[in-house]
Amino acid sequence: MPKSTIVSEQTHFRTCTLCEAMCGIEIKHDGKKVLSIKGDSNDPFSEGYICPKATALQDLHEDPDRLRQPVQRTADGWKPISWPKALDQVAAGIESVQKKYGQNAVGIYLGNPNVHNMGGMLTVKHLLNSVKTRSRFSATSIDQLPHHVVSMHLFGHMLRIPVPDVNRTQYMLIIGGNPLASNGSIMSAPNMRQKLKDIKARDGKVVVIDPRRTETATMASEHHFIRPATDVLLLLAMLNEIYLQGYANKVPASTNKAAALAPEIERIATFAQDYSAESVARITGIEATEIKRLVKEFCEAKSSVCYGRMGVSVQEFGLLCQYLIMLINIVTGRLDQVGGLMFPNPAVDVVNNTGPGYLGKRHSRVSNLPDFNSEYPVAAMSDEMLVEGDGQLKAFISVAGNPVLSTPNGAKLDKALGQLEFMVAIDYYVNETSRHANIILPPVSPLEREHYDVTFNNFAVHNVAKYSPALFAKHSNAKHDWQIYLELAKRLDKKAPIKTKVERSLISALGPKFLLDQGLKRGPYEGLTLKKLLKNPHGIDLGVMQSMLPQALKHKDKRIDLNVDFYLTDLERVQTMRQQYDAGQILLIGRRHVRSNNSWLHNSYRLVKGKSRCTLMLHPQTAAQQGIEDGQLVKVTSRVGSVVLSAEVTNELMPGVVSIPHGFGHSRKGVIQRIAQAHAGVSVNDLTDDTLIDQLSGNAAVNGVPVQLEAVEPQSIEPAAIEGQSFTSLATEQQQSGTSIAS
Ligand SMILES: Nc1nc2c(c(=O)[nH]1)N[C@H]1C(S)=C(S)[C@@H](COP(=O)(O)OP(=O)(O)OC[C@H]3O[C@@H](n4cnc5c(=O)[nH]c(N)nc54)[C@H](O)[C@@H]3O)O[C@H]1N2
Ligand SMILES: Nc1nc2c(c(=O)[nH]1)N[C@H]1C(S)=C(S)[C@@H](COP(=O)(O)OP(=O)(O)OC[C@H]3O[C@@H](n4cnc5c(=O)[nH]c(N)nc54)[C@H](O)[C@@H]3O)O[C@H]1N2
Ligand code: SF4
Ligand SMILES: [Mo]
Repeated sequence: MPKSTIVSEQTHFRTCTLCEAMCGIEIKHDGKKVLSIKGDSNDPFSEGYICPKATALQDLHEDPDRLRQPVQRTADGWKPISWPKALDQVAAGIESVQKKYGQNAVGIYLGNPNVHNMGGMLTVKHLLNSVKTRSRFSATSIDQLPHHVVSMHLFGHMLRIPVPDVNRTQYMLIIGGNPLASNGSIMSAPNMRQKLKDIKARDGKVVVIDPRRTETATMASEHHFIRPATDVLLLLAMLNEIYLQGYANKVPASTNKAAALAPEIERIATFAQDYSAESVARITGIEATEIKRLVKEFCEAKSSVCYGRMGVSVQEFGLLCQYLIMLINIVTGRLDQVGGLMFPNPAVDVVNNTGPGYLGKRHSRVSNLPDFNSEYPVAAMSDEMLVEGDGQLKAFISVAGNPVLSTPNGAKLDKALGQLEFMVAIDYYVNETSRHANIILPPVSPLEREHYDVTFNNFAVHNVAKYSPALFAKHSNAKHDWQIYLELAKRLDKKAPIKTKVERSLISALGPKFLLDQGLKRGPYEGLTLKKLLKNPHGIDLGVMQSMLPQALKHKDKRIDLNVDFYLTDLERVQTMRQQYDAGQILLIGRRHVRSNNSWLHNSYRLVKGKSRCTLMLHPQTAAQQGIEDGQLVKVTSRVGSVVLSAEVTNELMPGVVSIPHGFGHSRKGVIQRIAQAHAGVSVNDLTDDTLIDQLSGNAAVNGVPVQLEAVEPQSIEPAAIEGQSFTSLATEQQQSGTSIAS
């Protein structure tokens, strides 16, 4: 073998950071390049399972379009600039806007990948505190916000969220979740296909309620279509039925610990009394006899759990839906029980390290939406930029996010970002959002950083702990997200208290792993230290979930506070919806695909190849009614905008419902992601409406959006504009300045 081809193959074990499942991966490499990525069969949590996205970690690492150095937008396109210059200019840009218009004129948005980033999670408070703005937003309010509010109210802390004990349950009712595509959410559970198969194999049942016969529904024991955003009626009827059929009373206080801990439990008996199964059948599309049977089977199963995710959270009754799901689990004695909904016990106890959360202390200036834990809803963001007046946003910091594609009425936000006086993005790419930035600060790739999942162990269906060192040393000229935060904090917050300054210097010197070690030492597992984790590169099994009541409760009186009055008020909205319901309206929902990840993995060829996934799915009956044929272009119009895309006629969808995946729409001018641009698709969030929200929580409602359809002829469409020019110049400059280390 010629000398040049001999490589010293090494093996590295780590946790995949792309989604919530925390799979263990085994990476073969030669010290410089990744040779292969596969599942780590010795990882106690994932036992060798990975999904097709794991290999995208290599693509992301090597992607020539990924920025390796700060860039500045100039009249001649993007130009690389040095870190000190970039950081100084960003600090100056923020300070100048704050001086002119006040502290709150700078908005900050935290996107989803921040929660998958150990250094980012442990240090982002320094960035937030140094910018000193109340104008904060995050992807939470188009996602899991209702889970936080319910847990804050009932258990006393927004992060004390119980998860389905999928490994031991005999009956799993999944409402608005598609774990076979998403790999699970607020339920870290690698290999859900196997876990659901196992439930069926032990004579249990998996039931899915979804307007689409999803991958999960297809393998479930039973699937029921439901009209989008009517789940609240189904859940009320189910709760009512539990009492009518006598199941709530059958659970004595001695075995229903959760109910016994809830002083208001008696009030739940009448909470849903106006919602008989018969009265909700027509609107939901689920027959009364089926609702009654579902309740009976749920209650009679040896163990059972009701779980709801994006489909029920991100719709007009998101918070009430999650509350009802929790009530159903509580009154049937499924909370804190084996095979039910249980509290994980993570090695780094985030609950004891953070505040409990609050809802509605303040309201957004323009749309008067409640804040949650010092963040305003994303649905309020563009108005805060566009509507003039005291407190108007004039500058914006986008951290690991792409709100132009990921938040409702993205086109409006797109326009709003274009009018700002200053913007900075901390991101890998010139994407649909960061293209508006004056400066983009790119962090290192996921393979160049260490990881311990401080977020998702909190939602894991089995207790584990695992630390992964960085695989590759970062380029000397590169920075971690946490370093970027601290550098900005140093510049923006020169008068910080000594204690803060000392903490920042310690992190700078020792890295965030010193905070991790402290967290582990303060955590519930004696003797579990970073040193111990380092000796166990596959991770450590900390055992199955255990009963955690009442100690899991963070209310001082150690009680579950059902906050009945707060939720009762929302029933008025439900009544109005029920009275005014238009069963003929076509409703839009979203969808996820196992080879996609929100808006940002479309630049990996192996993930996007094959036929386009950004299609309008609709039922043959709906298609026929609208004169639409399979493959034909369709103009979809909502209150806020229109998009044109191909129809995919399939009986997977409920009649009267259409589905478009989110995260596409890469043809916007100035984006620099060549593969994504070649698979551009359209953005469903150009249809979703920033005024369609769950008014109780402020969460966005991207599922159940009213739309009209119209078949169009291909020639009536203008070709999408793709700007290749600025990409070429930037790529060339990255190469010339030696920053494109992957090339
Ligand atoms: N219609 C509709 N809209 C939705 C949803 C839906 O189901 N339907 N889902 C919603 C949900 S659940 C979510 S979570 C949001 C996601 O929304 P966002 O978080 O706003 O968007 P992402 O697409 O995840 O974009 C993440 C960005 O972070 C960058 N990035 C990745 N890793 C890192 C990192 O380690 N550091 C930094 N600095 N940057 C990084 C990527 O390059 C990318 O540009 O979308 C929401 N939007
Ligand atoms: N492959 C992949 N994995 C991902 C992501 C990704 O983009 N791609 N994103 C990650 C993120 S950020 C998140 S938050 C999770 C989300 O994880 P999940 O919630 O499991 O993901 P979704 O596929 O959005 O599932 C929502 C389901 O709700 C259904 N639905 C829509 N409207 C309604 C409704 O009104 N009622 C009911 N009952 N159902 C409805 C949809 O058809 C869909 O099947 O996935 C994570 N994992
Ligand atoms: S399921 Fe999630 S964590 Fe597991 S390999 Fe796929 S993307 Fe990574
Ligand atoms: Mo999410």
